[in-house]
Amino acid sequence: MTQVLINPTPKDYKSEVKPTWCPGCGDFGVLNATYRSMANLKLSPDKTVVVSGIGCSSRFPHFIKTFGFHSVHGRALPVAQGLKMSRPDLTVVAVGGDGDFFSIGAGHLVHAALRNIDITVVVMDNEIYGLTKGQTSPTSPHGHVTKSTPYGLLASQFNPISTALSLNVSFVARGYSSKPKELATLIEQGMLHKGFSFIHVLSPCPTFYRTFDAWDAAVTPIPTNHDANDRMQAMNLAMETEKPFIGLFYQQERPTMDQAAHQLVRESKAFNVESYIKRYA
Ligand SMILES: Cc1ncc(C[n+]2csc(CCOP(=O)(O)OP(=O)(O)O)c2C)c(N)n1
Ligand code: SF4
Repeated sequence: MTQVLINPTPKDYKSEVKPTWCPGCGDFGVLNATYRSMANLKLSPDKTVVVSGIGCSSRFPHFIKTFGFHSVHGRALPVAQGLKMSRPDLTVVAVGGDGDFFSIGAGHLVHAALRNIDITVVVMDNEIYGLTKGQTSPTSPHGHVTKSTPYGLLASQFNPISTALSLNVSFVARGYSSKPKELATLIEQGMLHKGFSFIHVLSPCPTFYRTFDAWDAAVTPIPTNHDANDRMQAMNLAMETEKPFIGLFYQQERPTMDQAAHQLVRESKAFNVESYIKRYA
């Protein structure tokens, strides 16, 4: 039987496992925002699944009192999509880091975008690999010096929002972990959106890279006159990387693969071979 929470508060979604992140890690803000969005939507813990890969950010499911799946590095999306295809009644959220989604798991992101399966993805981007102690990731800036790139990173920086827009992801947003209220609204909108929702979150790793100060000074709310139906307008905002915009870039309602596949199954079950033969023989 479905567990119904009457007027839940964010606390109701806290598990008994205490987060093991370093003090000051950005991921705390993302976790608080997620509790808040789940409470606002009154989600049933037993009808909600949080799936992750591997990384500091991927410890997330342990700290939430819903079903969870701490999977393999880069593989949160295959697990989450498979789950939603077989259990369309569940709210499925995939979470992890920039390494997980844009490095080892990048191929899955492309196909998930094209399928438009109704799941919500929350990427905690600290622009490095946190768990393995600070190596560069695809979102590290060009020239970034780490133990593994002592002469500076030679590759250029990946742009998650413009990539998602070019793949025509049907919901594209960016939040900031030190603005959990605004972030909670974006996660809520993403969970309500019917289709693949991509929420890029700036979430600093003060232990190995950025502190909040750098992003506090830079993040800029998306202008109120932005038309979220206009993909080209969204693309222009995405190209601004010095002062990253936060808010909803783009949203488009279109059929999802989970709905289409279940419709196909219903139609094929109703398909009558004899009447087809009579009609066309
Ligand atoms: C198949 C595989 N390759 C490499 C690793 C080592 N590894 C663990 S976490 C990680 C990257 C973590 O970075 P990110 O996904 O950005 O998460 P963060 O720790 O920064 O939150 C890597 C390379 C692994 N666990 N499995
Ligand atoms: S190493 Fe960085 S990302 Fe990992 S828990 Fe510590 S602050 Fe957070």
